[in-house]
This record gives sequence, C-alpha cells and structure tokens, in this order.
Amino acid sequence: MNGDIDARKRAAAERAATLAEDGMVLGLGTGSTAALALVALAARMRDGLRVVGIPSSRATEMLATQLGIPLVTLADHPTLDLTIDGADEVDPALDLIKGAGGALLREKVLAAASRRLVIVVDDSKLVRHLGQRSALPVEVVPFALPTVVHHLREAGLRPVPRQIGETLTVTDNGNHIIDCHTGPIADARALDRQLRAITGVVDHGLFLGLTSAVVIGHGQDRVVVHPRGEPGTW
Ligand code: A5P
Repeated sequence: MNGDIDARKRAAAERAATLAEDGMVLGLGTGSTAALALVALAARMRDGLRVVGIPSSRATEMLATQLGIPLVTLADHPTLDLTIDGADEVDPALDLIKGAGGALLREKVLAAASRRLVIVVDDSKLVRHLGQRSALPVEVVPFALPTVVHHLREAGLRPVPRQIGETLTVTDNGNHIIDCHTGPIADARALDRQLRAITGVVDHGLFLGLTSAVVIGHGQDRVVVHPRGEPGTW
C-alpha cells in the first residue's frame, strides 16, 4: 500500500475509533481502512474499553478474533450503536459507493441496523459524483447472473461479472458480484430503484442516506470530520 495513503487511512481510522464508548455494540466494517479501525479499537480495549462487535465479513471476523475483539451476532443484538466502515467513494451529500471488497450486502445490513454509520476514508475517496472513479458492484444470486447481466447491459451500465482468473467470485452469502462501469451517476436514487427492480439482484453498492459522519484522512495527519447535514465542499 502507498505509504502516504496508508498514513491517511490510519489517521482517519484512529479518530473514528475514539467514538466507541463502553458498552457499545459495534458494526465492524470490511476493507483496509476498516481493518485499521479494528486495530485502533483493539488498542483502546487493551486500555480498558469494553465493546462487542458484529463483523461484516468472514475476513473481518477473522481479524477481530485475532485482535481479541469479542464478537456477537444480530440475533443477540438486532440493533447496533455504531458501525465504522470504509468506502470506495464519498460524495458531498455523504452518499457512498461500497463493495470493492465484496462485502457490500452485510455492510449494508449493519449500516441500516446501526444508530450511527461512521465512514473512514483517505481523501482520495472524495468524489463530486458517485461512479466517477469506482465501479458500482451489484450482488446477484448465481442462477440469475446471465439475465441480470442482460438487464444491466440493456440499461447501459456496462456490467462485468467479477472474477479471479477464470473463476467468478463468490461472496460470503454465496452470491456473485457484477461490477457496473457507470461513469458519473446523474441520479443515484433513480438508479437504486432501477437496480432493486431487477429480479435476482440481492443488493448493490450505493449507500444512500445512511452515513452519519465521514472521517477523512488528509495529508500530514490532518483529519476532518464531516457530520451529516454539513455537506462536503469537495
Ligand atoms: C468492502 O466490501 C468495501 O465496501 C470497503 O469498505 C471499501 O472497498 C473500502 O475499502 P478500503 O478501505 O480497502 O479502500
């Protein structure tokens, strides 16, 4: 990882970890920035912080276990106090594209079940319009893959099923991902409705109206926190 970007991610992740309070149930995000937040949380736990977490992926479950963060499930706690997660893009309204790591469905479940969703990013993730630099992932049940690809192609979304080598990737939920190369998205809410209307689509990486605050790591250890209701100026 680029050293400077790594430092920006770490600075944002460490700031976000200070938001955890004793007794909280935390949603644990997925990806390299969320992983740094887990490391920072574990350090605070060594100093006495008492929290439990619900992981958004098997990868995060493994990391949290290694770090000694106690894990619970949605069956134990159907609502959460705070989820800390990364993002691939953040627009000035704090809407997001997520899912480059393939964990978008569980991430969205935790985000929707949380009183607060705090997003941690380095400043390279800030965009004017969602879709301008990242593909939009769409999670689909395997049986429906060909017909969903057809629908997405007809809609001009330039779909590419995600593969490793010749093999389709499989999410923690047993589904496939289709990456849509949309370019800048003019109306994310309309696209959200359009994607949800396709039978076989389980969910997608647009996270709209869910973010409580975004914690942004800039250069030289400068961290900026943008709460919801105070739109970004990027
Ligand atoms: C995982 O599915 C994603 O939503 C990640 O949160 C997102 O891709 C950000 O990951 P990085 O922090 O590694 O960039």
